[in-house]
Amino acid sequence: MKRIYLSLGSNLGNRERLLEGALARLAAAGIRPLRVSPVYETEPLGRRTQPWFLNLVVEAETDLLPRVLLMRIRRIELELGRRRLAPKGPRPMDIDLLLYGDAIIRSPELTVPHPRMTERRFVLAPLADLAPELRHPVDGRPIRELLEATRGQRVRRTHFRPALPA
Ligand code: PH2
Ligand code: MG
Ligand code: MG
Repeated sequence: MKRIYLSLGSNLGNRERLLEGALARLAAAGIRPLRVSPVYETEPLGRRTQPWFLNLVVEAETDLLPRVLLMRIRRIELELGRRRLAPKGPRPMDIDLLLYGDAIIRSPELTVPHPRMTERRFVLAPLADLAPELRHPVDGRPIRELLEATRGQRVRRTHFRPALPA
């Protein structure tokens, strides 16, 4: 069993229902959610002229190897209406693999830890709620410290708590 962290984001459609749909599908795909962070409403990074996102981080356990995990995640994104139109454009569901145990993976199709996670408040804020002392496998600093180092991006915690699959 590996302990993994995923970032979920949605800025198109019924964002709350989409987050719940993704959590249920992850559970059904052999990626068992253990804990879900608070949900944040976050200013878009990259392309600024798009709706704000809902973002959360889920801690999960799985027996799937990274490549298989990635394929299942892609399938769930497609099932939830993802179409690859504009890169970094609006999407009903984006699921990114942040951490896979403390593995460091650098292959053409997959980079773990997620290469942009250390600069993204929309990832670090919910991740720090779950695992503030967890150390980034490459950088070595705890998530709490990485969060303190990010500035500028507006994120605010919401009251929405997605239902966890049974
Ligand atoms: N995802 C992106 C680009 N920008 N901004 C926010 N706030 N949240 C995201 O999930 C996000 C983003 C690319 O995947
Ligand atoms: Mg992404
Ligand atoms: Mg993605």
